[in-house]
Amino acid sequence: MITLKINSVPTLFIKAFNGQDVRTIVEFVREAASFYAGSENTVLFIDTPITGATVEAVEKLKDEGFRVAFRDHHGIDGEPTNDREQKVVSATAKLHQLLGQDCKITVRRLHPACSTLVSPGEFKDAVAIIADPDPDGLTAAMKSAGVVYDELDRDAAILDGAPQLQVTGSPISQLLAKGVAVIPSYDASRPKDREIATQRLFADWLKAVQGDKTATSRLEERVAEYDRAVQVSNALAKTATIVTPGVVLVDVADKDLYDPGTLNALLEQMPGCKIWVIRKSLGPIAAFHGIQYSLAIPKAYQDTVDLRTLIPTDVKSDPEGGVISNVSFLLHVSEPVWYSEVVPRMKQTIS
Ligand SMILES: [Mn+2]
Repeated sequence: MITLKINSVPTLFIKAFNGQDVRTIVEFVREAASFYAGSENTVLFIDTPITGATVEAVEKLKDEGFRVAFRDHHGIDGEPTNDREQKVVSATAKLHQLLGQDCKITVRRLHPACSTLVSPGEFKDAVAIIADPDPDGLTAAMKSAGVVYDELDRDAAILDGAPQLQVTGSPISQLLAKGVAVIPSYDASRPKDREIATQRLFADWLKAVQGDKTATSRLEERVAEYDRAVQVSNALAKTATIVTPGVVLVDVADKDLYDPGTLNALLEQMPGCKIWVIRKSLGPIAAFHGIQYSLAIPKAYQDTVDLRTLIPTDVKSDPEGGVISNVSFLLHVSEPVWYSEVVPRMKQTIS
């Protein structure tokens, strides 16, 4: 569990996907309420994915007498184009119906960062805050609880934007972005490592923003680690091979810690690259199958290449089955699916 007290407001960082997540949220809020000395009964949800489980948690908290405020920028921009987007639209409607004026759901195009959906300290008397476990969720929660600095909104938009630009914010923002870049990937054999690293990073950054020197120097050590990871990425990019014209692959399985943002940017820039592929030993599919192939499309080709055409149309998105496919520009598959389905289709359609 990733939690912080921000200006004494208990904050839980979580993405709610299942019943256990719902219980975690409800229990966190109950516990916060039992220590709460103020006169409000507000719980803020900010930057949290609009899932069925999120709606369930909101509903339960309303039933227990809390006022729930919801601020988010994950609304669907335009008509839903697939099943996942349709589910977001339904959940959004449900939240509007439950919360009325307290529900503000917008789209990323209008609000690149969730911090722009709150005023400084607007929720400093809240019982609890539930936020997305990423820099956008963290900065938005901090601003809500009244911990702000001059460039926060601008930094938050950069931190939540294109991966290769995330490290280009203000100096304090770079400490967070570079720290995030060296959080270990999810490893099924050490499931808690990623969460613990995130907890420490968020806690240090919150302190650093408020002027704590010791926390700042711990963040600077992570920057040194990031600089080494960038060097590893530069070396890895040189090992790229061509699967078929237009498709570039780098094998990072069991390699040293690298910076994904740097590697992705280098691969995107390779002449004629329409798809780049990372073969890796970590990730949700690798947890079941040992290896996973993660495919992505550079921005310039996102309107012309659709990765969903590289797998059979009836295949279910499920890590255990060896496929994760939600959007047209990202695809993750197991090694058997890569060789039997993806590579043959690529050779026919991409060039
Ligand atoms: Mn966000």
